[in-house]
Amino acid sequence: MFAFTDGSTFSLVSVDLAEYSTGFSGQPVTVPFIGYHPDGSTVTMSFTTDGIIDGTGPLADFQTFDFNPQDWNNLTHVEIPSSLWSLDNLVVSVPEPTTTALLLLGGLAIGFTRLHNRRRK
Ligand SMILES: [Ca+2]
Repeated sequence: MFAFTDGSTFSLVSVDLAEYSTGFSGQPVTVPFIGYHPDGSTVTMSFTTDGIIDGTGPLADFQTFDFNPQDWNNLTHVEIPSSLWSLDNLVVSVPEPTTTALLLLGGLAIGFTRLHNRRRK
């Protein structure tokens, strides 16, 4: 399960998925996603991988799957109720005001780090 700690809503754009390990080679995995809207309604989607994985070999283990932007927006949190898969590059977008808030938070974190380093000297 994942969500923003400040409770702001977000959209899911895309995700890269692969099989769990080379031991599962040739066996596609289906990864279900459940998105929750603020009113309690849900949206579900399952992606099935191609079953191709060779770890550090030349084959592309990961595939990129896109979420339907009409359904996968205004989400409070998302659950992935399964296991034995690999996930990378989860692309999330947030409405403009939240982006500004995150940028402010980033600025605060940098400011704090500088203060911390100064005290150490
Ligand atoms: Ca694969």
